[in-house]
Amino acid sequence: FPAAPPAFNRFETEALLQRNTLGIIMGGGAGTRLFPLTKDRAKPAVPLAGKYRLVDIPISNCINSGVRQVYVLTQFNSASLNRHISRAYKFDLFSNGFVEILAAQQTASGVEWYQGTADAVRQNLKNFTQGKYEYFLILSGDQLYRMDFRKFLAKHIQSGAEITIATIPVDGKRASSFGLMQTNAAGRILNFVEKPKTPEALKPLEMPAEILRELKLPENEPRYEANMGIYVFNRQTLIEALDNDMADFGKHIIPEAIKKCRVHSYPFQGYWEDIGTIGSFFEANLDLCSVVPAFNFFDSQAPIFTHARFLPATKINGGHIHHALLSDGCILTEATIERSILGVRTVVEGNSIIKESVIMGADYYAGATNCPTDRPPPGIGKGCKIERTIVDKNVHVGDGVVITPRGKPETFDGPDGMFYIRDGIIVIPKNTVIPPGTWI
Ligand code: ADQ
Ligand code: ADP
Repeated sequence: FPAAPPAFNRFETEALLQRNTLGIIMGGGAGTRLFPLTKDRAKPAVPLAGKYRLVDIPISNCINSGVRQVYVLTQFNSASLNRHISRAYKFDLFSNGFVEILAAQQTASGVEWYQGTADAVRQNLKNFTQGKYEYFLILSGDQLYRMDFRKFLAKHIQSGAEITIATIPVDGKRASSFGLMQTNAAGRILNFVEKPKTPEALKPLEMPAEILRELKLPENEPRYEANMGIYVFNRQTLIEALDNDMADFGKHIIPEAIKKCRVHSYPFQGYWEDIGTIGSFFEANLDLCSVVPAFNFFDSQAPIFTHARFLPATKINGGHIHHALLSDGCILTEATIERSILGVRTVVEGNSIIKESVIMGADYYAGATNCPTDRPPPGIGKGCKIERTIVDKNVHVGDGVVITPRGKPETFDGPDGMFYIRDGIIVIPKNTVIPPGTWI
């Protein structure tokens, strides 16, 4: 293997990053894990924390790290994703920055939709290699975390690796849902197993005690070094790694690559959560209502960007509010809101109770010129009770409606698509009208 190149100083690394790195965000495959939130929109456009979209997290991490050229790969380009990206990420005239969507259905060779993550990158490789990028930063689109990719890239360059994978320690309960690896003292990955299921397969992958000590982790239970789905590839290494028909990075490309090239791990310490299922998405949102949430949106050094809307301040006409996030442009009248998130333009009429729920808000108010006339205006009516529910955008909940998952199965499809239960959480799809007095 070639010797590691000399270490770069911080300024050289930053300059390299800005000029030579392309960000590629994996915006979702055929997966239906976030259904029904992805029923009418591409996954990157799923609203998060009241006023953001999932894709704002990886894009903001890129921008805050100086990576200004970013593609978002998605199965289809929904109107809300297009609107969001084009409004939120406008780089000025003299910058070479861009955020562009590449949808499977639009690519020239895209007769078939992307088969897997590697396949999605392969189908767009010509696009990516047209620029003189030396590094390709491949990111998952459904994770909540803040990472300085400058440090990640600096480590990649200093170690002389051809591929570097960001990793995080996980416990035995979660280990089987990740790609797990073993590394040597220099951080080189010697072995990689995608989602090992059996105790026999897990056992040899336990992190050694000295590493746990170094990371200040308890040594009394096994930990595993897990793939975060965040990779940096050298240009030629990516081209060669994709010169075949392998479908997935985790299943195929990475296990193959460790046999042929220098693949290193970059241990990350900090909050990182996969939010690609209804259960994990819901919990990560609700955690933001804690007094001190695990993920900090109140960080002016590395802000999370989104599209700036010209909405009025939220108006509260009485009520009780505990541990809630209220986005811009809401109107609440004598409402009780506990451990919940209210998205932009949420209207809650008199005496309704909302607990442990995510209300995504609306795209318009009653009376707006573009408000559809075939259904009541969006919002929560009078005297409603809603708990452990995700109410998607533009949903009209009539007066006296009760929605709770209590006494119901973990997974269920309601009549006429009015609601779905996933991971024990009720989800009301976008644009649904729930007649007054309905009990769900
Ligand atoms: P998974 O998350 O199960 O495991 P995958 O389904 O390949 O892997 O998804 C990775 C990311 O790519 C997700 O953000 C997904 O939405 C997106 N994606 C999937 N198919 C896509 C496609 N065809 N086009 C565009 N985007 C697509 C992976 C690794 C594990 C690792 C976990 C960490 O394989 O080793 O531990 O991520 O979350
Ligand atoms: P957000 O404010 O959550 O980012 P969008 O970007 O999806 O929302 O939508 C914002 C604007 O798009 C609204 O102000 C409205 O003008 C328009 N809009 C979105 N969806 C609809 C719709 N279904 N019908 C009419 N107008 C819409």
